[in-house]
This record gives sequence, C-alpha cells and structure tokens, in this order.
Amino acid sequence: MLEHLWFPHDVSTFGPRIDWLFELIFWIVVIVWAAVTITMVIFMIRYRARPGRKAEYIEGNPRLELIWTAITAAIMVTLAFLSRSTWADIKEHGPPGQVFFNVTAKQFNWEITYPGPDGKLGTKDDVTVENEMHVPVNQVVRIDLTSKDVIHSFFVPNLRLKQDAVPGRIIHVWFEATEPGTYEIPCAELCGFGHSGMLGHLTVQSEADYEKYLKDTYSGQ
Ligand SMILES: [Cu+2]
Repeated sequence: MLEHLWFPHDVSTFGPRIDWLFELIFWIVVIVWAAVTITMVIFMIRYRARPGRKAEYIEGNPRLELIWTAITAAIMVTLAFLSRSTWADIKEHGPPGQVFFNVTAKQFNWEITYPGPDGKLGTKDDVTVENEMHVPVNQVVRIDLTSKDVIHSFFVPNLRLKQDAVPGRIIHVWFEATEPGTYEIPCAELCGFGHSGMLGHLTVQSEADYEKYLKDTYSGQ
C-alpha cells in the first residue's frame, strides 16, 4: 500500500520483502502512536486542574510497567525473527553473481569500476568511470563496495538497497534489477561539504544495450 503512496517505484527482486517489513513496522508504530496520543489527550481533559481538586503524587504502577515492557520486548523479538531470513538473504549470502563491479566512494563521487574487455576485475584493463553505473536487467549484480576517505552510504531507493561504504573495508553488495530505466544513487551518509551533490545514476538496460554500452566505454579508453 505504501509503495503506491510515497515509496519510489520498486525495481528490485528483494524490494517486496523490504517493503513488507517496512510496512509492518510502520503500522505497529502508527497504532502505538495513536494509542499513546489518544490516551494522553483523554488524560489531559479528564485530570485537568479544577477548583478544589488537589494534585496527587503517584509513584508508578509496577504491574502496568511490567506489562508494557513485556509487550514491547515481545514485539521486538518477533520482528527480529520475522526479518532474520530477509536480512540473511540480502546482506549475508545471496545468489551467485553474473555481473561484477567495484564501487569506491570518495568525496564526492562514486567511482564505478568495470572489469574491462577481459571480464575480470583487478586487471590492467579495468575501466573506472564516475557516477555512471550500467547494468543488465534481470541479472544478479555483485559489487565490492569500499571508500577512499570517509564513510558514505550507497543508496539506490528504487532497489531498496542501502549500504555503508567504509574506508579500509570491502563490503559485498548484490541486487537484481527487474525493470529497465535510470535510477538515482544518492549518498545517504553525511560525508562532508559536497554530500548533497553526491549523486550517481544507475542505468538498467537490456542485455544488448548493456553490451553496446560496454563496447563504447571500453573503446573510448
Ligand atoms: Cu558521501
């Protein structure tokens, strides 16, 4: 439901699972917020100052406190179990990759490294461009993500993908895009003066268009 209201259009295979968790947490918060607010307003009216009414000192109610703490803890633990498999599939393992990139964040650009004509990363013919990432549709893309200077966050809202880029660490990221198009890659971690202008673009295209892009890019080097 939220996707149609204000989420960016989802083009990721794991997007629906993220959205489902997000909505679940959203509605729990809405219900709790409404209950607390309504109770507060009722109490404000019911126990307002009136002539002749003396204020009372209340020490608390251990039983009530125990109940609301236990309910909150139960909700938290349930959420942890419900989300466990989603996070494991997205953050820990995931399908084997078909297309590979290195992405290096730096103030204030994304350096996208393509494997070059030999198809292998870490060789002399690798090609690095700034902020332009092209991937084929319906293929598993794997990224080794790192940073040159400070912590950044690689964020593709349409993919429901957000991952910190940390200097000195290589973090593995994967996604599979399901619809051709161009999507924004903002930095989601305040990283310095140019943070708000740190924006890349992800172009998801058909296999043929992707091959053509690679050919043009490689031949331009
Ligand atoms: Cu940044």
